Amino acid sequence: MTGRPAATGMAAADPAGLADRLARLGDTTRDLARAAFEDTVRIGVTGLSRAGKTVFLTSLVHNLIHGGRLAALSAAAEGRLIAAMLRPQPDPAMPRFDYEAHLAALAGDPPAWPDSTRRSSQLRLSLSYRPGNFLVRQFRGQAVLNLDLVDYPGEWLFDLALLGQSYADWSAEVLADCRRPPRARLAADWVALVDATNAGAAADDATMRQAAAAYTAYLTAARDAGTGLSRLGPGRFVSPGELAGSPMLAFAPLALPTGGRARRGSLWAAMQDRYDLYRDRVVRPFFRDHFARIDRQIVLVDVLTALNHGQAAVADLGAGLNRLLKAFRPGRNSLLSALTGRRVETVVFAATKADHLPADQHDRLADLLRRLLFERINQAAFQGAAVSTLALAALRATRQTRARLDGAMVECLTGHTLADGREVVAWPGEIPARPQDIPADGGTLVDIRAFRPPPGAPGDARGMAHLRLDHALDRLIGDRLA
Ligand SMILES: Nc1nc2c(ncn2[C@@H]2O[C@H](COP(=O)(O)OP(=O)(O)OP(=O)(O)O)[C@@H](O)[C@H]2O)c(=O)[nH]1
Ligand SMILES: [Mg+2]
Repeated sequence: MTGRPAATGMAAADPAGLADRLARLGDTTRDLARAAFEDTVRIGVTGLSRAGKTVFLTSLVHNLIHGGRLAALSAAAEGRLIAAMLRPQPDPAMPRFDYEAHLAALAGDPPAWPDSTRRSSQLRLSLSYRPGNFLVRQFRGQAVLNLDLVDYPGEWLFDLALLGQSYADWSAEVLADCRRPPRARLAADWVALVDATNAGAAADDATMRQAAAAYTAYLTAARDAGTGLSRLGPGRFVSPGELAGSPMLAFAPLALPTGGRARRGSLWAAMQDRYDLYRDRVVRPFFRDHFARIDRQIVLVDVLTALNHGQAAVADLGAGLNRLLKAFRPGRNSLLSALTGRRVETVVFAATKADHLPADQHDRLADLLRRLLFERINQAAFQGAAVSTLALAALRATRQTRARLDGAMVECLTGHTLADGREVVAWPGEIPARPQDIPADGGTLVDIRAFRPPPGAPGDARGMAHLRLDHALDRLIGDRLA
């Protein structure tokens, strides 16, 4: 491990490294200008809230820029990756992924995980490389691959279902869900408000805002309780992004007025108008203008946190993932194919934070994710897209060590506690091989919020320590650097 970084970031702690980097930057600029061939691939990084999107993207960029830990990315292993450089993004209207701020958090004293983001952002990283094929190399010489990296909340994908649902259908479905466990407890206040509201009464703004606030409070509580992740929507209510506070989000499900019809000017009619507006102005444009332009996707899944909450939480995560998967199978989905007419080429599903387990359990973690994803859907249903699963840690916060437990030597993890930075040795327990073997109350694994980011990661001249980030990269872009 390297020494403690200065609060201002990696450069101050490592002036020699900075000179190196500046020299490389000069080379990079010349390399990019010299390249005869330039290509672009748009990569979506998604996952439910707290899945690890921000840390993944930060480490991916850092590792591509530094290049010392990418053995599984063939272009890097073969010495053909010349340099990587951040460049202005092509969509100025989209927020930029704040790489520098996330690095600064990791470089802090003490190092801290980046803040939750909950909106979409983008970054362009340009790679200059030598094509692997001899003939192509003669023809093209050096080439450039632009990676347009887009981080967006996985919850937004749930909204695909809304395109095929009327306000009445949606309201009925949500209310039915919220009247039974496990949601009934969390949704009690909101359901009581719905029961006390006459949807046939004249619409007024205050009542609409109050209904929306109560519904959002239920969604937020359900998200933070780590339960019911599968049907928490609309997506912008959970992760509002640039729509935070917008009147576009001032609607909520209602109970259909008696008689099943609502007159013009009623609360029901006004809510229905807002719902339609949300579908037309938010959901449809997201799928048509953003989602449809993504070539390759990585979907990050925090299987370990669900495991810690027990069997019901894992089942719920599975249901949520299966709902999310619908967006990646356009052939099976007329709503989506009508909007996009094309499909994503590659989807990598990654179980994140694998540094909470010793190496001999990583395959089991990936296998558990595979079962959650493909138990109900056959992998072949992805029709032509290359779909795969793996377990990774974008930023390794632990080291593996052997320690004695009850007289036997077992594989353990060493890391710094999040609370006070003490170095501890933890036995993480064993994850079950099959979903049905997960204990109802979970709780057998190491607390996955337990560790601080490792000290000095942003100053690591090889790139931040990770587990199998390079394998994920190879699946996402390996062929484009061939
Ligand atoms: N040990 C370890 N913890 C990780 C890793 N990646 C993420 N985490 C933990 O998971 C938390 C969430 O990671 P983020 O990258 O912020 O997740 P996100 O998906 O961007 O979250 P939102 O922006 O809230 O949707 C972090 O604050 C860390 O505590 C990893 O590779 N190793
Ligand atoms: Mg984030």
